[in-house]
Amino acid sequence: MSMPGTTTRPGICRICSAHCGVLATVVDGRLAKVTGDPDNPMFKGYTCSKGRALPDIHNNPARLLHSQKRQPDGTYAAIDAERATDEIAERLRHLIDTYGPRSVALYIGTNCLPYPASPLTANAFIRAIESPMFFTANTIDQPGKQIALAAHGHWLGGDVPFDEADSWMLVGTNPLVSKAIGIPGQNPGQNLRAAIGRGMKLVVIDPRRSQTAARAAIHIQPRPGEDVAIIAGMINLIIREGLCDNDFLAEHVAGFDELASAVAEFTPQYVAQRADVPVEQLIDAARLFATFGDRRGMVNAGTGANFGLHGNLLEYLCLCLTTICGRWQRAGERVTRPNTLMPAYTAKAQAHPPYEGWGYGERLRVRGLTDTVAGMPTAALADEILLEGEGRVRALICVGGNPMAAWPDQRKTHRALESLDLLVTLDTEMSLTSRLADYVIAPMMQMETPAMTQGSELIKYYASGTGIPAAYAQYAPRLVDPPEGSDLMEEWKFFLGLAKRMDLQMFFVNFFGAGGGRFMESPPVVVTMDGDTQLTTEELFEQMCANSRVPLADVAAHPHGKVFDVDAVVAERDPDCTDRLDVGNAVMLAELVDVMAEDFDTARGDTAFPLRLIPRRHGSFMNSSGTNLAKLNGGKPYNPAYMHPDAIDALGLASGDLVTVTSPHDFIPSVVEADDTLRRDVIAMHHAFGGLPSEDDEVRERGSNVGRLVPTDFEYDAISGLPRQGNIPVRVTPRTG
Ligand SMILES: Nc1nc2c(c(=O)[nH]1)N[C@H]1C(S)=C(S)[C@@H](COP(=O)(O)OP(=O)(O)OC[C@H]3O[C@@H](n4cnc5c(=O)[nH]c(N)nc54)[C@H](O)[C@@H]3O)O[C@H]1N2
Ligand SMILES: Nc1nc2c(c(=O)[nH]1)N[C@H]1C(S)=C(S)[C@@H](COP(=O)(O)OP(=O)(O)OC[C@H]3O[C@@H](n4cnc5c(=O)[nH]c(N)nc54)[C@H](O)[C@@H]3O)O[C@H]1N2
Ligand code: SF4
Ligand SMILES: [Mo]
Repeated sequence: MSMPGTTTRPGICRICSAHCGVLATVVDGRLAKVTGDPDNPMFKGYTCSKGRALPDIHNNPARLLHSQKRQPDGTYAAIDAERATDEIAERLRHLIDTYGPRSVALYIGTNCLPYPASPLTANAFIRAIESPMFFTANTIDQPGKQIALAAHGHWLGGDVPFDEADSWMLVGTNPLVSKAIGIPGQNPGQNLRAAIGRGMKLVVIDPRRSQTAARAAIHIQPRPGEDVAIIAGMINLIIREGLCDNDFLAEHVAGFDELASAVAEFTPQYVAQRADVPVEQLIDAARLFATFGDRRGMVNAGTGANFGLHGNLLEYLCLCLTTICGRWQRAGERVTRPNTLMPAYTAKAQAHPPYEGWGYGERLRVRGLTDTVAGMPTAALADEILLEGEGRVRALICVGGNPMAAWPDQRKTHRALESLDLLVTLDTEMSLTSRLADYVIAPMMQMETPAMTQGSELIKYYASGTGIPAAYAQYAPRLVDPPEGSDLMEEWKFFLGLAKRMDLQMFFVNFFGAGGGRFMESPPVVVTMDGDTQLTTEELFEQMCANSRVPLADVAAHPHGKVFDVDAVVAERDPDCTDRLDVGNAVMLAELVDVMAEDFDTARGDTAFPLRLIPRRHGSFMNSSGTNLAKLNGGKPYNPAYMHPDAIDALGLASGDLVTVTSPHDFIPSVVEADDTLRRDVIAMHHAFGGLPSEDDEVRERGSNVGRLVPTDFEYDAISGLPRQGNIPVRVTPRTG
């Protein structure tokens, strides 16, 4: 029974990693309003339109209130969640007995972020059945971040704080919209305004005058895909002009000479010609970054720069540029991101040395790919499903992700998912992927489950420039009951339910994924689950926070969130420490030789595919989530093909016309839209829209799927398998009918 009346209580939006503290109003048992929380000390009333749409998202008529089972005729019927779990457990058991554990794979997408116990329990389940086939969206995102950190090492003093820096450089990222990296995502507009007001000079490298680029002191607007050349060129210039931090290099860095000679050919003239930018601008930007101000900032890259091939190298060069300029927190300075709901640690002014980042663990049967620090190569999972023979993947459990919308090569993904013996999704709606599933488990939504900010602390271990820059934490209880008459399951409990039925012992060691555990000083927290486990999510959170710096109860005592006074300062280097950051990694620098050898002029002269398609995030949607709520974007549910007005004119087209976008691999329909922030030789599209390949005629209702243009086995990263999801060669032609 839902409670009559109106309550307004603090909550946490977890649609993106900013984790905004909000106020949630519940009227007669229904989430009615979400606004900013002026009493939250970190967010001070900030939210974005996605967070404010949480009531529409919870009450979406398309939301699943019952789990679904596919019927023999292809339609779906509601099924009791416990009954569905029984049937799934039985089918998994049969597959494992017949084909072995590798036949079962698990995929975690972005909507695990709101539910901290979900990915940990899912991972515990896959380990309990002894399958190595655990995949996440990370390897189709920016796996280069973790691969580069493994090759370079970590600075244990942590990042320079954005709110003190006089300069910052952003490469292919638009944090004013994505809230993902560089500018702290907790009200990024305000954070940037304050910084510019203080005199910060921002350098932005982006083929589009993005919202962030529009605020830059220098906006370099290059051809897409040339970020490696640009950063290598800047490193070269900074070295030749003697602008490095030589003391830092002498004390903490190895491989400098190798780096210096590897970038030597990337002269300003060469880079300017290659990237099609003014040479003076390139020189000015490098000098500004190296010399401007007293408190100098860092360089961070985003998806735009990572998708044009060479993402590992690009991320590695960004770390090298940061390091040769000595842009890390030093002894005696405050710790930018001290843990709060994660364990306390001693930040030190020293290197954590490089470590093995790839080439170990499970081997895929295609393209010589292996497990990596960034996880298993998701772009190859469709092949592992399609490729017959021993080890073939026959069952896929998909948690809060949408392969049909977000994986590369949509047609191949479609064939793969249709060929599975068992596809299970945990999704709040009949997503594109759920429409192919045997079972869809309907989970509770954000405000129906307890929430905490622990996950937003964890991400800093995976990428510099991310995470909440303060000892801030918030906990929020369940704020609204699930809709009356619904039968919804928390995701982690689905995996516990499977474990009970399959008689498995499960455990996870908190933070000991690819990232955080490496740096933990306090003893790890081991959470175990078996057939007898009776646990609420609230109790599980307590276990997950058992060794937190600030006890969870203290955090919960401040419902509007609190910035704790932890007074963390970077310690001196250990006297016996000889560890160094490595800027001369041989594998990374060898790839720079390949980049230099690329015949960029011929590729560009390709008259069959004269334009380059680049990615960009949508302000109103988080990837494919909510794209069926046209209301969220002023009634425009599709993803246009943005082009410069002159480029549209040149094709004899007008804004709003239907077009076909064709890559060497495939084609998609779209609707052109004028956007004079773009270079004339690029087209920009949001990913994760569109229907099944047979639904192209519904382009104005559904948009279209950029991933369909991307082959997985032609141009791809040799370590992570990440294909060329950006800088995609295309042509645009009128679409008739
Ligand atoms: N071409 C191209 N491809 C790309 C990208 C690109 O820019 N261009 N970007 C890449 C990146 S960075 C990423 S991270 C991946 C994303 O890849 P995915 O994570 O696989 O895709 P999403 O669209 O984020 O999937 C989210 C799913 O969660 C569901 N959902 C919404 N709310 C909830 C909830 O509360 N609980 C549960 N269980 N489910 C929920 C949604 O309905 C949707 O089906 O795509 C990658 N693919
Ligand atoms: N509103 C909203 N926020 C989101 C998401 C969302 O879908 N919507 N998705 C979330 C996810 S999963 C992620 S991974 C993050 C991603 O966060 P970001 O990496 O910041 O992604 P974008 O906002 O698309 O910014 C990428 C920028 O790169 C530029 N670009 C494209 N190609 C190139 C290139 O070759 N070189 C350079 N230098 N720039 C290029 C684009 O023009 C664009 O401005 O955002 C997260 N936040
Ligand atoms: S910025 Fe992210 S966390 Fe904050 S309200 Fe928007 S979607 Fe939610
Ligand atoms: Mo992402």
